[in-house]
Amino acid sequence: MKIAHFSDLHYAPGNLEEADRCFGFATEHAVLMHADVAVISGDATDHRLDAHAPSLHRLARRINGLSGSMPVLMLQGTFSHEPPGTLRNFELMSATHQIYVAERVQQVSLHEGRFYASSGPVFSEDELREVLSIGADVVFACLPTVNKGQLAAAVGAKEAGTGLEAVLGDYLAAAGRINEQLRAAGIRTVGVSHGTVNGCTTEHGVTMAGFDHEFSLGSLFEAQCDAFMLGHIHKAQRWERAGRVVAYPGSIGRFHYGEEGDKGFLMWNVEVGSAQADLVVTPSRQTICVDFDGPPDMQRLTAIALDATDKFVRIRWQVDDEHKQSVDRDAIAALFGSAAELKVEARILPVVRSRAQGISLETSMDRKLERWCEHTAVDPVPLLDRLQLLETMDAEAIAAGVLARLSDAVAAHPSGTDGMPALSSTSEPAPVTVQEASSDEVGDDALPMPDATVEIVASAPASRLSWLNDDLFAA
Ligand SMILES: [Mn+2]
Repeated sequence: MKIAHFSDLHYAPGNLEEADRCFGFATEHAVLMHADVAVISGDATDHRLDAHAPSLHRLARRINGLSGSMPVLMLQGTFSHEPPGTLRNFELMSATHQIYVAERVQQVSLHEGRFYASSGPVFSEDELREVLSIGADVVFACLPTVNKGQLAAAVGAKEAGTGLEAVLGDYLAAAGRINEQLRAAGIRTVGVSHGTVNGCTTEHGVTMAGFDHEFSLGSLFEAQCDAFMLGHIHKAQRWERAGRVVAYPGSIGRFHYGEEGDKGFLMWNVEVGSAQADLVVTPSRQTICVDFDGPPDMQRLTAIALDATDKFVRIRWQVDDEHKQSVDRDAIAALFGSAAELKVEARILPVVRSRAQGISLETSMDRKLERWCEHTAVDPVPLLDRLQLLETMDAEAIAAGVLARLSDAVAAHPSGTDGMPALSSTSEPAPVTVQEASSDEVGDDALPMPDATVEIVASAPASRLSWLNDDLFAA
């Protein structure tokens, strides 16, 4: 059985040309390749669309056209992309074949072109008996985007604190037990979902590894589906285990700069116990992204421009404030005159960064402080300790702590200099002068530092000479 699997169409006014060129190509090819069924695994739209929006109309025409040739199953995607209720309208747009919208957790069988859904998350014993006696071409286990509470209630999770992955894992295992019976009866089983597989790669080449992802590969395979059709991640990728395949087709088109790899849809061939998926590449737009650490290199841009005709080009650079006039934007625009689009993103670095480079790029106060220490050759460890004190304790508590240590020190060294080791045995830092940059050179994001001149007091015990490594007030 051939199943055409499309995902993440993201129809919206801003994406219309890209989405419709690619989805148009994809649906036409699915028909030409004689697909038996179409699956759209979420995010058909990019955001809430007005009823009169041309993008909604174009999508409706494509879905309607598809249903002239094959039954269509549409799955609810991310709520912000596809507000709940959006897809229900598409059920009414069918031509010859049925369009089925899966917006709750359920199993759905397809028999002679008609869909039959379970009343609960999986077929009950009675329902399963009916499916087995009537027969089915394929049974889909549908896991649309759901809110965690609803899902937990739907699948009867006992503990409220159960993680999403565990709840979904329980459901997939339950579906797996039914899928085994279906397979034994010679019925194909297919999972359809919209979510993140732990360990998958995004379209920007980032590996998604963590604890807040919906699926582990193991739990997906535990659903015992011949094929598992996924949406949400915009990069095409697949995993195989003993003939069964889990795969994302990725988004139908290239909706952002920097997205890696081909775009397309998957043409599946699903049989009982095995599946195969081929990516059919859509004519997505070609992008070129060039990033310069400093000012743009015109020679390199000239070479890149030779191959940029009809492509979407983004050029980023950063330049110090006083040199920003040296970049000839008009010359760059002229180089890329034949590109489909030229987007330039210049980052002007305020002068202050040449004195304390990178401080404003740091996002946390302690990283800013560390960066300042790098520039001024100061040991950051004791300063970070004190910063943490300032952030976590109030002034009185800090003062009380200092006083307590001070009295301990007096108790331990009543005469002040008893047991003083030889000076040569300690590393003696030079006095450090810290000066604030004049205010006109300091941006809002630079770290203001107080004036402070610190000198080693001759009477201090040598073991406490290093004010950077020990308590400044204990001497
Ligand atoms: Mn998406």
